[in-house]
Amino acid sequence: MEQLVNLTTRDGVAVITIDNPPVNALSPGVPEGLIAALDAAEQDPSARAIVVIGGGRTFIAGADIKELELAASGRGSGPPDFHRILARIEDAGKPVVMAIHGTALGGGNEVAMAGHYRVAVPDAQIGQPEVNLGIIPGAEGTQRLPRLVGVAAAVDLCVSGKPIRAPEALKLGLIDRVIEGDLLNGALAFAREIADKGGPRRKTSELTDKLGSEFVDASIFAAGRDQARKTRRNMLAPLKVVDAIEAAVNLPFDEGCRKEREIFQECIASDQARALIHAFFAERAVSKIPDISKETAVYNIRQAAIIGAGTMGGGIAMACANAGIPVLLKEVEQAALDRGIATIKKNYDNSVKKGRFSPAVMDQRMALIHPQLTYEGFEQADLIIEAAFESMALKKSIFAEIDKIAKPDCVLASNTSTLDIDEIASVTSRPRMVIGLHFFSPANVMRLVEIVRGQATSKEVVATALAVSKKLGKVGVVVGNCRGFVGNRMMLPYMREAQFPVEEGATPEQVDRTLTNFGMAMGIFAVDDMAGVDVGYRVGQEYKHLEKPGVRTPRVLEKLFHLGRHGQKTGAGWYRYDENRKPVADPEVHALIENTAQEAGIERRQITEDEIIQRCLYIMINEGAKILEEGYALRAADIDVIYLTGYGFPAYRGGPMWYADTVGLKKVRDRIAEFGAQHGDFWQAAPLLDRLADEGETFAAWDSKQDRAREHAPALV
Ligand code: 3H9
Repeated sequence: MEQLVNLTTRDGVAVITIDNPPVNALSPGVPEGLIAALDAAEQDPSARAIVVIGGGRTFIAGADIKELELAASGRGSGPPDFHRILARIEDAGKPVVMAIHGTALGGGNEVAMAGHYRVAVPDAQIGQPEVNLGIIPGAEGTQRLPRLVGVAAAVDLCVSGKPIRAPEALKLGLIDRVIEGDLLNGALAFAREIADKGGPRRKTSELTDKLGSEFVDASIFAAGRDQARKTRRNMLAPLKVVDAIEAAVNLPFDEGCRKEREIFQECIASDQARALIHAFFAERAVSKIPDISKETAVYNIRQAAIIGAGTMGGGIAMACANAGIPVLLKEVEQAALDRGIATIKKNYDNSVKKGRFSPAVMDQRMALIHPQLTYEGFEQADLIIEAAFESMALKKSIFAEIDKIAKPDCVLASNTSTLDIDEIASVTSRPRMVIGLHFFSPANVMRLVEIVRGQATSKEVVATALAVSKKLGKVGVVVGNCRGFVGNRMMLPYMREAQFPVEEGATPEQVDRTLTNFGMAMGIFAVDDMAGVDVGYRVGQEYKHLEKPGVRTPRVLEKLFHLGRHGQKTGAGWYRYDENRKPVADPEVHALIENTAQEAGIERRQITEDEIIQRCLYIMINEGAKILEEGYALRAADIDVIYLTGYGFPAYRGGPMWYADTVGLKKVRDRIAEFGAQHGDFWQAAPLLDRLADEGETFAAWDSKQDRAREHAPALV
């Protein structure tokens, strides 16, 4: 306990330091240590005030999410009774000043608000991100926050889950002073000022002046619920958190706290909380690669260079510039280069217009991107990313060329989305330096990078790719070198299967609506139109040789392709598009589908939403199981992260593999067998799925077993 929370005295002020690395979560022992230290500080006659500060890189990043995970799955007793702890802080007989650096998130901010005063360094981040975990603040945050910042700001902070920086927190009244320079010294000086002034302690729970009234705040709650429905579609916690804040206005503090606890319990017991907590840990597990440790050397990336200033190259250049990495951007023709730079500028302009950053920041970022037609300066680059057209011949010629120019320790990356990274590496004299960095469009926005590890790719290069992804604010997931890697390999059967219910009786709109109601960011036909029907058609052609005789092939996409309906870019595909690119159902497509079905002798019928979801998702999950067994992904959770961060899969369902676990693998496998009987061979349960279903197991349990086995016998992907 002493190790987690330490007490010292500095010139008449007691200093309580929380020391629970890495993020000072409120794990067992921390709350108890905090209370013991408060008791001791109060009894110390030499201390006139108390400062609470975080050791290491942060204040308190929240309740221990591992404890929440246990509570969510019905194991463990859950987080401690915070009411007693927070009341103890608030009732302290000496002024308590919370000194914040790094982050005060969730339970961290709730502890801070129980103090009498709060000070923070300028870049400290403060917030209530609980909705990201499918829960609401459960340590009286919904009751104290509106008392400090007002109801509207509290609703916004809790529904969005987004943290704010100290200067904004000061404006809102969440903190009392921004400390420039040394935090502890500033907090000590502040504490002495307060002690000198004397007077009663300021208890947040007793403040009421910013609460308004049920009547006055009604429109704020209505707007908060609208915001929740719009920005957090289908999610429980963002709506529930508004109910809890409403209780702060309508009920006395203690009753409001009881209401908050009830709602917290409801949320933590939900499937959504379990899925979102899984997603939290999955996202952090992806960087744990068996043969790569913290000691693995990482190349320092000070200068990047990109080949190709198209949509992908331009987006990657922006991602580098946003992270402060200077980048050379090469094209073959001036016109293409100008187009690429104009797009980058337009994107940055839009961000400035939306107030995301200032024109000065935009200028700094533009200045980091150096457009050029030659390889000049590439010899200095630490990382070269090829983002040229998806053609093996072209990529090979580029890699052969950069092999001659790049310095020996330069990482050579390809942004290929499907091609064999080993074949690309084979034309260089240093395959160990070659890796795939598959960004997703728009690359300056999308968080996923598939890191494709080739046969020869060195550990140091993989570790560098993970570090670069993190530096760019992205999630790097290491995958093996198979066709389409993980994401696109699973996408293909999904895109293909979705077309059959349409031939059999559904419309593209019905399929898309079902998928978006399920929570997908976009319906599959809308995705098809955005990516290009021509692209879908060509990819389908490439995979044709994999299909066995007698296996059904989709027919409508090919017809759309030959009609020149290539999607958004031609104004028509599965949908028709108006000038704002809004998709509209098209009777011509309906007629085309019906004629196609008639020609093929398919009797059209009513298709249920359940069938649509099962056919679209189970085929994808089945492919995921094959990928796992073949070793192209390390964990089912890695696949989930890929789909959550790159393919718009709803986070509150945890990703496709987690979703399969929640349905039950036996049910998924048995339904696949039924589809096999109805629709033929393409539907055949993957051996891993079959085995786990027989054993009554889950992918999550399989992950844990694999992780444990790898600890004893590390292996390459
Ligand atoms: C809450 O407080 C509920 C309350 O209302 C009370 C209810 C009764 N617990 O992200 P990183 C681990 S809900 C346990 O890579 P960064 C993380 O797993 C909570 N572990 O670092 C990782 O472990 P490992 C509200 C935690 O610098 C390591 O720390 N709070 C927790 O990129 C490093 O994490 C939040 O939602 C935790 N609370 O980012 C904040 N936090 O090394 C959640 C982190 O073994 N945390 N870990 O993989 C974050 O957003 C980021 O971790 C943070 C640091 C921004 C703090």
